[in-house]
Amino acid sequence: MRVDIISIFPEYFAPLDVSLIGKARERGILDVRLHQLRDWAHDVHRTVDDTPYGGGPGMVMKPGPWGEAIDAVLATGPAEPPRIIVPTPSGVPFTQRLAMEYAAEPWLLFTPARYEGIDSRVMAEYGARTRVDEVGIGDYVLAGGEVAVLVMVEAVGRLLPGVLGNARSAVDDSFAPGAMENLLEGPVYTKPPEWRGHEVPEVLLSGHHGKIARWRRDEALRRTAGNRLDLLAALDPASLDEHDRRLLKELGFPS
Ligand code: 6GU
Repeated sequence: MRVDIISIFPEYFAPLDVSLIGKARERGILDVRLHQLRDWAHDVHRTVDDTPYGGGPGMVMKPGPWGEAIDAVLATGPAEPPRIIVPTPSGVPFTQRLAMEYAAEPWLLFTPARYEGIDSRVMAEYGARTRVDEVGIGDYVLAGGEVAVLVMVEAVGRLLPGVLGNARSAVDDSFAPGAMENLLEGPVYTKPPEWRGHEVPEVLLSGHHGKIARWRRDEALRRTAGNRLDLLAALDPASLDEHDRRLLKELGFPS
């Protein structure tokens, strides 16, 4: 997969050299190309922002440099343009579903903005030629879209074939489609069996795969009920067995 990122802070993406994503790049699974937006600003100060029409606080990113930068990136690739992802707290929520959708694309272009965002005509211009998604990563405001791009590239990159050592690790993720969809993963343990007086739950040492699976599902339900009432409410009742319903009742959530 090819990933282009246009930003006024390309140095923000140094973490993409490291760990899982760094390894994927070394191995040629992921081709990340960084671009300095100011290379397409032509005044002496290389200005990329201006005051908002209609007034109000903050600055808006000018369409000119973005248009030239995006055109230049598009010209270096195949005729089929990339999917363009514009990070913004006002976008649709980034979810595991969207990460999986992006992982199936051959080419992504991220356009992280600073200030109050990018002049909306840039999204209109490229939206007529390719898919342009305005995407946010949560209900809080960051100083710019760069960290959101790091989040998305990591979530997408680990789904690419050959990136995870164990292909099952992505299948079992919280939020991954499947039997445990919409349940959070429960607690995990490793050796030693006792640490500072805390013991590993007996069942995990039993070797009884059926009991272990049932225990893990109980813990997933407990954690989901404790931390994410929104996910609990969204559970399909048909996905709950008799044991699930009894546990939820014990936890104070009668179906
Ligand atoms: Cl994508 N950008 C910014 N600046 N803040 C955010 C965000 C994005 N997602 C959540 N908060």
